Amino acid sequence: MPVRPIHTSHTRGRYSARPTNPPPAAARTKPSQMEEYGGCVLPGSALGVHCPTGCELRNELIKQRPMPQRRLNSILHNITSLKSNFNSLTVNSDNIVRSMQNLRSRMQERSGPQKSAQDAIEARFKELRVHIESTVPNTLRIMKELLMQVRAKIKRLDESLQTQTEYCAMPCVISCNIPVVSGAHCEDVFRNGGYTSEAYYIQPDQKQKPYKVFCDMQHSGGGWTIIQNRVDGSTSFARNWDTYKNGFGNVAFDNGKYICNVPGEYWIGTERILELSQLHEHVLLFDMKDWKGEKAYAQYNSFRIDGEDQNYRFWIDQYTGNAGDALIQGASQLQGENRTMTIHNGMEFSTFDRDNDGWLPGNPQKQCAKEDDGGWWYNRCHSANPNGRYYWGGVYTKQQTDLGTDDGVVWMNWKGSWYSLREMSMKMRPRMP
Ligand SMILES: [Ca+2]
Repeated sequence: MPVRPIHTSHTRGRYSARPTNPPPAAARTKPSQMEEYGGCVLPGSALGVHCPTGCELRNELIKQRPMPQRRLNSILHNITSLKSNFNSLTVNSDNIVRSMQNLRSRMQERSGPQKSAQDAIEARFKELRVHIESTVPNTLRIMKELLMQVRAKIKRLDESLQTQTEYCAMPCVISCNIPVVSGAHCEDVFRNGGYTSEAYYIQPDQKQKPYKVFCDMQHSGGGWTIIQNRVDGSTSFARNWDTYKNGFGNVAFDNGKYICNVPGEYWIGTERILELSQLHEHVLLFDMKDWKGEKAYAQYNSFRIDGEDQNYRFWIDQYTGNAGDALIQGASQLQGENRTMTIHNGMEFSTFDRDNDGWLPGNPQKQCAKEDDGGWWYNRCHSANPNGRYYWGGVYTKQQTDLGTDDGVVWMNWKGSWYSLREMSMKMRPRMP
């Protein structure tokens, strides 16, 4: 609140110097109305100011009388405000005190459960420590014993593996008795008294040494000379020209009783096939089995091959069977040129090192024998691939192959390109009336 000033000497003025002669009458101004102080009119300002008169004092008192009342009112107002503030502060402080009391009581309430929880945790920790100290050493001891047993097993396996490795490094020896009965071929053996299917010695050329071959003496009257056999994938058929020419693989295995009646996987030799086919007119039989045990066959009642100078060109005719005439008609799934490109009749033999196929012969980038992983009378390339790669289980995929091509043991007209047969066998027998 602004303080109203009391009269000061400034407002009241001082004695001024006595005025000089009054100005001429013409120059006089009209006397001004003097300020009135409570009805006390002074004669003029030029005469100075007298000490306050009683009137002036009265007037001053009259002027100042309301001031203390206003100040008092102001002070009273201030006091009221202060009192209000004080009351607010009192209320606030009471609230704070109550809050403090609440907090204290809540802390007291909580301290109890905290302590009990801490006690429970400590008790549980002690139990766990006792449990661990009692069980872990026992578990460790058991694990150590197991580890020692496993190490012992690994050692025995290592020794066994070493023995097997040394055994497998030795040449394969068939420890069974080959029947004495023999002949130029299996039909000859049959006629000479060999009626069981097993390994025999045959001698197509009296000037050459006899050699072992597996004879099928059951299928449609027997007498079949097995010139190719696939049964378990134990032999790789990705071989070069000379190996195919002379033959490879295992003809038969011992059945445990010194009888070689368990057929192995082998190729009798392209030169030997030529020699047999030159003895008589021959029948060629493809016997096959899928992975469910179902069987199918394709039989060609005319079969021969040309000599090595013709790259053992392949000739067949007169199909019968239920596997489909893949070799003369081509793949039944294909049409037009795509189909004729899969015909094998009249094709030359090819291996990965001798490209005689129907797919740009001589171009090392276009070799069916490489793509289809075997030696065969490839065209461009095949409807049947009996010497392809052996896939366990039948169905195989592009991702499983080396070059993304259908290189399995395939007979397309029966199972398509992406099914590799469980068993495949090629058998020759002289054609009989
Ligand atoms: Ca080629």
